[in-house]
Amino acid sequence: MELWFTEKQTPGVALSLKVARTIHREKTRYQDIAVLETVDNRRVLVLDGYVMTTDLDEFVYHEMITHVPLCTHPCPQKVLVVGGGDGGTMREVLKHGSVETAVLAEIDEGVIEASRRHLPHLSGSLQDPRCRIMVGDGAEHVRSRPGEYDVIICDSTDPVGAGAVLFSEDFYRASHQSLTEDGVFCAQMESPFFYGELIGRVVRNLRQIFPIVRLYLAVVPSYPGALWSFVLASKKYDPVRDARTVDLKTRYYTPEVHRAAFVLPKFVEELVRPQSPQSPQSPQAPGPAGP
Ligand code: AG3
Repeated sequence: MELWFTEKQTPGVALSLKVARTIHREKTRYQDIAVLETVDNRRVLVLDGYVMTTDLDEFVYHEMITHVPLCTHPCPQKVLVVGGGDGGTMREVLKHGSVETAVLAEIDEGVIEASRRHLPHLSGSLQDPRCRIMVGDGAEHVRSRPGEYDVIICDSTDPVGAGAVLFSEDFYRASHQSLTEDGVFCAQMESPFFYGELIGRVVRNLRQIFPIVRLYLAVVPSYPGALWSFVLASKKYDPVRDARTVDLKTRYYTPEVHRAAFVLPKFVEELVRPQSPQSPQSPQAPGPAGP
């Protein structure tokens, strides 16, 4: 008998993976957690029916959400990962020799535990002495830590359930406050094919808060739309002009990919193009009716 896991990505689009076995299944206070093994021996983490990470392409997502902001900052020492309980982003953060402390603020301890047991290639990073785990609300955490972090990475779920607050203007303002005066914020921002409106809104929100806001892209075939976006918001350093070359062991990220990721296809560029300012009243406009 063939067993297939299907994520209904949108009401009309689905992704199916042929499953060899279910390794872990658990319902926590926050979500339904599953770790699956596919017939091609790949592990998959699924939360509430949505694919969070697969062995096929986790390196793309985790390298791109991490190295782009960390190579934009000249010397990231204190880093916060919001969400990311699987440890994949933390693994990439800890590749940077400048990092002294990296805090993981994950709301669901179940994700950390399931990953510790079943996804050691991601969660091994959580054992590192530089890593501190904070089980709790990441949005509250940033509110209580002003001026603390050089880089904040928001490795969230989709903007539904517990993750929705991580796409709010309030959270972005709190993150801005929680950064040092030259800090960099980065967040996963879904696919431009399916979440164009969200991308436009978030970029507009962030532009009210940070002087430098840019969207960048990578290809993550296990996610809806495959073309995935990330937003980087920065107080001082520009992710293209100021990017450093760091010696890193990676499979996707290179300094060239870093720069190229900011080149946006036209339909994506249009999502984030600043609206032209209201044109001043044109001279031809009919004035108030005369006598
Ligand atoms: N966080 C973003 C996953 C979004 C995928 N969405 C979906 N499959 N509908 C991934 C966390 C990995 N550390």
